[in-house]
Amino acid sequence: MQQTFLAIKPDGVQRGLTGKIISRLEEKGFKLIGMKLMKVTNELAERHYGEHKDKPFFKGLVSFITSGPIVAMVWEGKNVISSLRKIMGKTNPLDAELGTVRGDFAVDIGKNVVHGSDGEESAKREIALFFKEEELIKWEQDIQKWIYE
Ligand code: DAT
Ligand code: MG
Repeated sequence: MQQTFLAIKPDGVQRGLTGKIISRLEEKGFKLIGMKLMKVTNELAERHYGEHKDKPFFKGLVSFITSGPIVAMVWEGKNVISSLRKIMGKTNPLDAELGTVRGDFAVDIGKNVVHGSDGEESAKREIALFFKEEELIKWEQDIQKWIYE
């Protein structure tokens, strides 16, 4: 089974969207295996968004992600990486379809509510950056036989 890193950004937490977003992923059928409310340090933010360090929006991005608590999570399931990217919607909420998190809850690109890993490599890297091995919980999801064929 694939794993991915998903974070509710400071705007999502401030706006009280945490429960709604988690519900969508639970209802889809994915399994939550790690979760914490945390304040991102500058150092962690710069490592996490390292691929964007030369972009003009990098400074603003780091200052935004460190501006309040986030909810960091690891989700597990079949094709969970691309599935969560679809549930999140396109980066710019204007392009995100209605029915997606960003399409339904966001207006501006710099306040787009959620982060999700964009591939297998970034998922591995981001999970390791935010979670220790022992913080990831191995558990049997009893409803799986009704979700997977
Ligand atoms: P995503 O979060 O969909 O993976 P990304 O990795 O390209 O998108 O960018 C990371 C975040 O940086 C994104 O969620 C919002 C911000 N961002 C991206 N492009 C931007 C831009 N052109 N102007 C301002 N912020 C931007
Ligand atoms: Mg990205």
